[in-house]
Amino acid sequence: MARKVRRKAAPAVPKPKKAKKPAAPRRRRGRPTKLSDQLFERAKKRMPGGVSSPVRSFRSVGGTPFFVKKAKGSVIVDADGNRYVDYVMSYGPLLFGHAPKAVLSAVRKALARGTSYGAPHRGEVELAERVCRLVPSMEKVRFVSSGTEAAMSAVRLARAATGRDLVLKFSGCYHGHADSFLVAAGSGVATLGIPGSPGVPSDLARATVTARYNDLASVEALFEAHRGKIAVLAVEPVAANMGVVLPKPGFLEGLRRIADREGALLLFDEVITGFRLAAGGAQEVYGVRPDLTCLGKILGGGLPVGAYGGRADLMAQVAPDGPVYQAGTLSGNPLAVAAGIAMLDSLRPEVYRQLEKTSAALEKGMRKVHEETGVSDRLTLNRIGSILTLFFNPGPIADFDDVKRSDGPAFTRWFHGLRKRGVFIAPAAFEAMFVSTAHTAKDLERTLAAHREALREAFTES
Ligand code: KE4
Repeated sequence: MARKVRRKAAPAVPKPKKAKKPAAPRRRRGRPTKLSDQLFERAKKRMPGGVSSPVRSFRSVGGTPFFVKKAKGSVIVDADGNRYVDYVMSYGPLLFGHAPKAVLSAVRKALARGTSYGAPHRGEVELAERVCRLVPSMEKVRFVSSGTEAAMSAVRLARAATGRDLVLKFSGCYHGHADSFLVAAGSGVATLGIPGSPGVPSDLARATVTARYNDLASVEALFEAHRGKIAVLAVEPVAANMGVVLPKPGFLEGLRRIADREGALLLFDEVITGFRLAAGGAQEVYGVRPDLTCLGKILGGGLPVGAYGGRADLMAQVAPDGPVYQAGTLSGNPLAVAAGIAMLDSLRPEVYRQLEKTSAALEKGMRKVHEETGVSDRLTLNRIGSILTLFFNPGPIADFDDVKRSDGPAFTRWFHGLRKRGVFIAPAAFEAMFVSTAHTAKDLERTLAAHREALREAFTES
């Protein structure tokens, strides 16, 4: 039988490769923001100011905000493909830069197990144990979904625990947008120059008394005037919502002493400083132990987590253990908690060494530019750890009145000068720059080159 002749398959004729489209030019910076502008027009039709949070609106610096397409590490990319070295870092949560691997993988794993349960789950216990280990003054903790919720719940607890009504805060400090705190507040309230606190009942506004940051005499005067009535002294241990303003030596210790003497509680708002200045926050750095602490931002790694906590005897009054009611559908959300655990588990000592090294190099480089440009005497640069603020103000800067004497128009010109050169800082003078472990030497080089030019423009009156 004739053997079948096996035909060898003809060699596959390679299909002509489709001519590759030339890669779109990597738009880097300073290009027209057409897509962002279109998105902003649409956004303004349906959202007040076209934003989900006022400080993002560029309202105080003019121009229109870019809309973000994606972000990774130290870089944020806008809808038109412009790339920026980012020092906003979502206003603080992103200690390891955008989309760090550990957080992404933890959230991916959690996602496969569902998005929200309305029932307790292991992650909350794991995160609570970590928070209480890292912040020893927090013997017990309750998770919420934002820094605002944390601060307002801590104040409610303080009022209940002391049977007193008044809250003492400091002008220029910001503790979120709960009614009691919208009095002489920093951050977006100051940025937009919103007088007083419209929408807050005057009786409630009167229940907030305001002292001057770094001024213990102003605190003593308020206790003199309201003896036996102040429930809590609420303070950012390092102010970062009027720009970064450091506590003078003895200030925090003085607040502790006054609170003890007067039977008031001391609340540290560590939403920004918590896990940033040290694993144990500002209270670890300054060695002052508050009665209550509120946390946020880094605790959720960019997902919505806030927390308040402190002495066990105080937290025992929080429902359902006690009568102080506070609740939240998404409190302890499994995705956000998974991100938080990944963040806190990454807080090794070398992280803070790296943050200090990068931030100190940035500060040193900026000061060198100021010297070489001959404007050092017109600027004040405040830094602690990985947060810093450049004030267009000869300084020194110790409180909000000092800050308010800064040159707003010069800041605005500086902001835009940086932005068009690919460096993004908060579009508001009363904020901080945030450094992350993702910021590289190359980022600093680019930042300082942009800073030199932007500074020249800042001091050139238009
Ligand atoms: P949130 O409710 O925004 O999560 O946290 C309020 C809050 C509380 N305490 C401190 C010390 C804070 O800094 C904040 C929020 N910080 C601002 C930026 N400075 C958030 C940015 C914004 O409002 O969009």
